[in-house]
Amino acid sequence: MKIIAHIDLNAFFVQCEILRDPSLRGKPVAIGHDSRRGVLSTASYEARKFGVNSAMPVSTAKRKCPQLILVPGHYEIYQQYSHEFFSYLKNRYPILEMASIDECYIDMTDHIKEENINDYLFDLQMALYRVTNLKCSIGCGPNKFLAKMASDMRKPLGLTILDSSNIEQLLWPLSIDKFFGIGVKTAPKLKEVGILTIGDLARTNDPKVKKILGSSFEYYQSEAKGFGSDFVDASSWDPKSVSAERTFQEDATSYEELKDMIQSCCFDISSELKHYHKKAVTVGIKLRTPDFVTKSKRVTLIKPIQEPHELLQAALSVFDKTYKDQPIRLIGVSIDKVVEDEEKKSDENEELIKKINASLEEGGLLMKGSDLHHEDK
Ligand code: TTP
Ligand code: MG
Ligand code: MG
Repeated sequence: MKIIAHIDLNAFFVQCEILRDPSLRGKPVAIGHDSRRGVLSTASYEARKFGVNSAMPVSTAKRKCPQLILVPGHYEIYQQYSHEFFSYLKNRYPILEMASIDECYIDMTDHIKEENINDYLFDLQMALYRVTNLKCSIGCGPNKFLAKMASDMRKPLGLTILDSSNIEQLLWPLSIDKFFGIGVKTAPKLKEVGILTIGDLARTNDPKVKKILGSSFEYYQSEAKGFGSDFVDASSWDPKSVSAERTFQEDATSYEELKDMIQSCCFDISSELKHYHKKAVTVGIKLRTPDFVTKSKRVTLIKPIQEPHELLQAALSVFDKTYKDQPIRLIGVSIDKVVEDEEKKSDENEELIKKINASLEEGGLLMKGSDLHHEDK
């Protein structure tokens, strides 16, 4: 049986903001613009106690928590921390699959012995904190589904191991909305037919449930019973293309608004390109109007680029040729062709080795694990 870990950073964007401004620690903080249309990217655990959550409109969040401190996002910084997080892990573990900006799956089968999974992962959690300053929760299990569900169970600095011996006790009592992969639209339908918990799904044979989940029924039920894919796809480290897109809450009608979104997409793409040591050879724009008509256009560049301002300049040149003053529902920037950026690759490895050495010279842990656990509560 394989040993798969899922590592997810705790309230990631908020952690980054606290590193910028430590006075935010321990306070109800959320990331978002204080505007009519604004939605939150995430919230600190202190804010979550008031029911404030990711993707919540700013106005609702302020109603639930009047003392909420709103911080506008600094995406470039989040990408930088994300990059450090992945670089550290990728150097230790070659079989790593990135799952989002703040989480990944790692096949640890060749690194851990079954009998000391807990100690090993605890040391990893502390080492990650020491080197990158980032706190994470780690989940572990024989497959990706159980690892993912486990990492979500305890935060911050949680460590949870799920396997066939404890799923009935730990996984099955969870509400069906917590099931990874079952969306916000499907969960209420399942509740209507009596599937309130993950255990209910594991045990059901009800045709009504099969109808709601369709051909995915067997798949989800087998996951609920503790089975799932244990294939960690490390090829995500060599992308052939990179893209970012945004859907507007309300259709965008001004050039400035669209330009801001293109800029934010270019930041994401730039950090992703840097992360993978790639440069863009083409830059394309995708525009979708409210009637779902999608237009795309791209240019091939004279020389490969990677910096956000270069990408923005190229993207805007394509955008100006494509945009005809119509309302826009979705905008995207895509790089269909990339080349290696060899120079950066070697610099980066040296940098990381220096950083790890420096942290080792400090002599073991700076804090006891129990103090760390205590710190954020
Ligand atoms: P998550 O890992 O889902 O959330 P989180 O790290 O903030 O909190 P948790 O401790 O529960 O893991 O997402 C990672 C980052 O992605 C999050 O900090 C902000 C961003 N994000 C959004 O911008 N919008 C969203 O709807 C979500 C869910 C996340
Ligand atoms: Mg997270
Ligand atoms: Mg995450």
